[in-house]
Amino acid sequence: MDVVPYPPEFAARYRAAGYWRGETFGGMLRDLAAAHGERTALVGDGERWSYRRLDERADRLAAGLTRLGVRPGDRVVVHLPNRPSFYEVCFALFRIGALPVFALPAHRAAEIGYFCEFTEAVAYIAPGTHAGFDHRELAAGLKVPNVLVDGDPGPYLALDELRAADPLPPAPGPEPADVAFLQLSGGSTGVPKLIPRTHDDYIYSFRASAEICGLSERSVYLCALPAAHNFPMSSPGVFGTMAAGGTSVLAPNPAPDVCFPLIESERVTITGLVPPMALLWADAAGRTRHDLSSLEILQVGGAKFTEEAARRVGGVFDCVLQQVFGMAEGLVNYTRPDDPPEITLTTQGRPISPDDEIRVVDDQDAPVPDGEPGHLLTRGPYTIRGYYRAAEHNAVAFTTDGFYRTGDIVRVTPAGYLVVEGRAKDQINRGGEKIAAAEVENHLLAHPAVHDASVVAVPDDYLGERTRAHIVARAAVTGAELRAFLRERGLAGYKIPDQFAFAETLPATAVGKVSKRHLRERT
Ligand code: OOB
Repeated sequence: MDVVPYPPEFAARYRAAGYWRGETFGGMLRDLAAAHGERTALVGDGERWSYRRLDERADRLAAGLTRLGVRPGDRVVVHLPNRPSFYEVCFALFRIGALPVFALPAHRAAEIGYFCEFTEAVAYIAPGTHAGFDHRELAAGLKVPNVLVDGDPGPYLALDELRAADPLPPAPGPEPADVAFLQLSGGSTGVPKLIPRTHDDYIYSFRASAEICGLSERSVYLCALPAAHNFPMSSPGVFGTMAAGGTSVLAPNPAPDVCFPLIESERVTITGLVPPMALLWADAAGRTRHDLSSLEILQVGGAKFTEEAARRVGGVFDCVLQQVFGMAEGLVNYTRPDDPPEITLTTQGRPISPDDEIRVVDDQDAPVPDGEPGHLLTRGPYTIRGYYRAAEHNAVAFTTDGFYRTGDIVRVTPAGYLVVEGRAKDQINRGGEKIAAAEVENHLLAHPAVHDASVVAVPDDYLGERTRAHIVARAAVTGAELRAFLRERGLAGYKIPDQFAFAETLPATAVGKVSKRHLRERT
């Protein structure tokens, strides 16, 4: 089975409670175009698109993709940067009922090749060149029937040619309970896991998020992080802003010198950042001549925002600071805009939904005493019940009663707020970018000079964590050579270890596995 459905009794409950409204993305955009027609939905890449324009463009592209042979249920790897066409492509696929697979801009041939093969994608959609990288060269090595280029197509097909298509007659389209897209997991396993989100569950999560953040037609959201990531997509992100009839401004990257002028010129009211960026913004805000006074909410999430960092950032911006602790698998927690500082500075918020179930347990899955730290397990109206095509992994990543094992260590305050205390999963959180140690280790082990490899996090003042690879070599090799090797294999840049350490042996646990705890203590 590709997808683990919500059990019928839960689905019925979520519908009865009004969380799942029986909406699809395609229908939502149709309604938005009717309600907000000429309002600006998207700004970016030198363009401004109204809701009506986005709706029409999505129809035209859906027609072109259908004529090309893209069918309901087909997977399409979408590898686009922050630009309006990212959403045009999303809604075109949503209307067909084809599933975007959301790759991150930093992904390279290793990741993209895997997504194409694993999902048996019918197409790869990418820019021509972006940020100095030629996606057409990457495409040359892919086993995928169609390569569609948003830009100069080279030897491939230009999206512009598909856009010229006349609209198709209305088709039934997907059901609200159907999977809408596949999102990426931060991962802790050898290959990335894919997260199937339904129209029902995802639309609920961003509508409720928009409400928590008080979004309205006058809201202007700045999408500074990569649009394909769950945080800027839905927490409340661009989709949540759309649901409220607001405007989203797409920044090519989150740097202050790019975003501050946009905040000023577009009168941005809300944005979301990862902790290192928030610190960078706080430094830059002290010396900027740009007017940032329109900002009402600054969200920070994706990695632990320490109290010290939160105080620094909160002291600089004259707006509400909001912590966001979420995961692409589902559960998202927010501090609320009217929470007092002791909550926004020291907790990672509380769940979106009254029906988000939280369990904090010990290593044997027994509940820990109230307020004590333990493993966070969760189940609810927008948390998946299983990864895509991953029956074996699902057996360990979910409890038998359907709780997702987040891999995070948390405690719950008496007021029901979560505080992230650490992590049990074998993952590195490099300033919000997630790296599965096993994935990088596998690539390192493919080098002939590497006998053994173990990748761990080392603390870092700026990023929170960086990566160090501990290597046992069987022939002479340097860190620089291994770095070049990983790049040649097409691994995303953020996964390439920051440091290499060479040793005769790796420390072992009692059962003979590599002891990462001991490795982390090595300097
Ligand atoms: C977000 O989603 P993912 O899927 O990239 O990563 C999820 C993991 C969490 O399990 C946790 O380990 C970590 O990222 N995390 C945080 C955090 N927010 C995420 N750890 C500590 N404090 C936080 N505030 O990162 C994501 C998805 C939606 C909204 C926001 C973030």
